[in-house]
Amino acid sequence: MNKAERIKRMRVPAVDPALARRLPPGQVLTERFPILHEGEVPVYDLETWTLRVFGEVDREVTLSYADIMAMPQTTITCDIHCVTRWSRFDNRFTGVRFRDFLAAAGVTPRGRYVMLHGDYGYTANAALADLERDDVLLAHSFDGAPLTDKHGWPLRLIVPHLYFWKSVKWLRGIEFLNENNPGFWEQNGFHLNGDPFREERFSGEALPIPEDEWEKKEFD
Ligand SMILES: Nc1nc2c(c(=O)[nH]1)N[C@H]1C(S)=C(S)[C@@H](COP(=O)(O)O)O[C@H]1N2
Ligand SMILES: [Mo]
Repeated sequence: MNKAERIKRMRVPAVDPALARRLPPGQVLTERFPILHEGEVPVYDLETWTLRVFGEVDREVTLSYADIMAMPQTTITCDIHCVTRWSRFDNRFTGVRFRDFLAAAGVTPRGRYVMLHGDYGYTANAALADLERDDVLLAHSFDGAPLTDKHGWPLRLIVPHLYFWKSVKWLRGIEFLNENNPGFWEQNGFHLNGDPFREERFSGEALPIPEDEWEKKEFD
């Protein structure tokens, strides 16, 4: 067989259908783990760190880091999708399922919406139903090791099925509400819900997102 024949017979690796199903529209796959956030990386003392659950609940509670580490632990492998167009497959996070967390903390929410509060002042909103899925975690570890400080140590939320801006790093508060109020990015032109497969990036007109915006950021 000559070269031309061989090339003709070559199977062109068209987009792997499995990959096409996993990669939301307008996203680019990366193997690196970009670091994206507003503001400074907080410094903590785990002895004084707390997570507060408040708002529309039957009782408000404040938990210590030891309380959370004593709760049932889950490891998930998930894909993550940032609105600045990078996606990363097969990320392994360990922590406490949001659902299990509420049960273990002994909190019954009355409100159907949640405002997630991170240090220093970052917020993201979500419907409670979105946080009750199997793969929503309060994560403390990535790939079997504690999160690095820039990726949200000691505790971050992981909501794989929504754009990654909902996955609040340095999580300090979970506030239940009766209405779906917008968080930080949601007040700044981004979608209230943020489903990457429906390309729910913006609340109104498309904002310009340079395709390589995240390429200029830090990685680890
Ligand atoms: N507290 C806090 N959490 C945050 C952010 C932030 O600015 N502050 N940025 C969000 C955005 S836009 C993304 S894409 C992810 C990035 O997480 P990573 O730095 O671990 O990749 O964190 C999300 N969580
Ligand atoms: Mo993002």
